[in-house]
Amino acid sequence: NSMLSWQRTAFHFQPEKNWMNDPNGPMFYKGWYHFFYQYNPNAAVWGDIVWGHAVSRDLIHWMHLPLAMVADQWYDVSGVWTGSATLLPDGQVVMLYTGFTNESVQVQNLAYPANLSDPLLVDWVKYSGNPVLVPPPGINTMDFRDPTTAWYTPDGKWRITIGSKLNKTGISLVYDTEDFKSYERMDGVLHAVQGTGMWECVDFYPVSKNGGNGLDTSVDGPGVKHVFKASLDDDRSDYYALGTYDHKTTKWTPDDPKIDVGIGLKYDYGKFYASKTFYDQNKKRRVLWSWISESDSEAADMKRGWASLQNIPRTVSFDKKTGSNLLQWPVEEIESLRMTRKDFSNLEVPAGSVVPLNVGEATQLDIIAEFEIDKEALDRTSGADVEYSCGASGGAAARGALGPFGLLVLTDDSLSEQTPVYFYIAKGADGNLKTFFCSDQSRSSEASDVDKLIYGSTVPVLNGEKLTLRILVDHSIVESFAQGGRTCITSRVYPTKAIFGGSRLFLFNNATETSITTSLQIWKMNSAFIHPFHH
Ligand code: DQQ
Repeated sequence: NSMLSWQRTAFHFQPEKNWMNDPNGPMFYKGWYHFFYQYNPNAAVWGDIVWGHAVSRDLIHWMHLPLAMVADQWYDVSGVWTGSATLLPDGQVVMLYTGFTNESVQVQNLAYPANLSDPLLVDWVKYSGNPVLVPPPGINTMDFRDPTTAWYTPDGKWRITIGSKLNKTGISLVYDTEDFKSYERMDGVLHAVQGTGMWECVDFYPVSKNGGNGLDTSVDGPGVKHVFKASLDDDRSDYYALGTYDHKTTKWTPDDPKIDVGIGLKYDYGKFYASKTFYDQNKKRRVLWSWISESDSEAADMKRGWASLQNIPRTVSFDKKTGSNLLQWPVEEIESLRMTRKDFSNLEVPAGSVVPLNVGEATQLDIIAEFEIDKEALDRTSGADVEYSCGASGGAAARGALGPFGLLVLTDDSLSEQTPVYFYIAKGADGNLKTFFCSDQSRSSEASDVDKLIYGSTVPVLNGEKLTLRILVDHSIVESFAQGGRTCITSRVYPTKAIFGGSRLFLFNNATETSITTSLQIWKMNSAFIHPFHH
């Protein structure tokens, strides 16, 4: 359907057709990045879930491979659900995944490559003794899924955690194993938070306190913090928190109970769910993948023949400057797609104005921008709009003293369709500033069957820092990063006019009291090769 073909992306991972959801078992093996994903081979809606598989040398260009695992056993016949890979020091590859059984029970299964000397790991074998884990007493048979990558304990065992819930409390169960075939349930839970509901796709990993390289999942010690992430089924968001892990008590404790999992920080304030990290031993970094779902109607998805994307993989590291959040940044390999670059320096954007940025067609872009606001206006303004929130304060059209200002992406010449990505500075009666980073979809499309939400949250800005952002625009997805990746927002956008040659890019400043000065670097982005699989 050519009317809808523009919605296909140029450099985001997606299958040729049909439905995709969670990332599964990502790893680097013998020179190749492997990516598995929840896939419906039969339709562009969720169902009949099996494992798709693709490989890449650089996380950007992909080759699709045959399905890695299909629903062919009693213990996964109702769905080959989400799982994680563990690379063992002796070279073995262990895949643990959830099966939805013929009796609708969630169980954990073991699979491994048929041939470890095949760098593409095309063939997978399911262990004959599956399932290796069934729901323990007291746990609902439908609330036991998504095993993590295993980490090595000082007692010489491997440990995993699996998300669940007890009444309304999200919990994470812990198991130790020596051979991945038999398991011992550890007392208590790794973590629990009241009122957060079912925890899907739990992720658990170390980050270096000095903010440097990523760490292999088993690394622990005084220079390390542990990140705990849960995907909250109830509000479809991925929440993480930083904390401390004690292998003896099998407990993880958040640094700040007020920003615990499910009540504090999200990886991303837009569409971003069921994410999973892996340690990339090739480049010594930790890389984050996530399912980016659609925000149009199921009817439109079916008509188009495909649904869902994955984000551009992001490196994750501890933000040692703030000490209270992670930094997420698109992997450096994405920069290999940069083509022509346009620079704009010290552009003055007066209060209440829109300035075109002459880059021509604006559907495939990598944008880096920094903003400074007028110092005098900052001092003069009384503010008092600390109650501001991206979602509930009228979006990019609502004017305050010190914002909103930023970019209009996927916008047509007449500005009738536009997706503002912007900062808003609120000033308290005490003079303290609070900066928000938002993305407003309310005027992003003339279509009536799309979510028109306004996403966003606060972003930490330290003394003396300029406001900075990066935006990746790719036809129907916009990934935005503020202050080096302290706050991130991914949105799906479905313009009807701001497509192909009709798409433009603008700066805007809707503040009433301040002009802004901005410098930008804007690259046109090439398309990635995402090669189909043919028999
Ligand atoms: N998706 C999988 C489950 C997981 C959910 C099924 C999260 O294993 O809990 O497709 O999106």
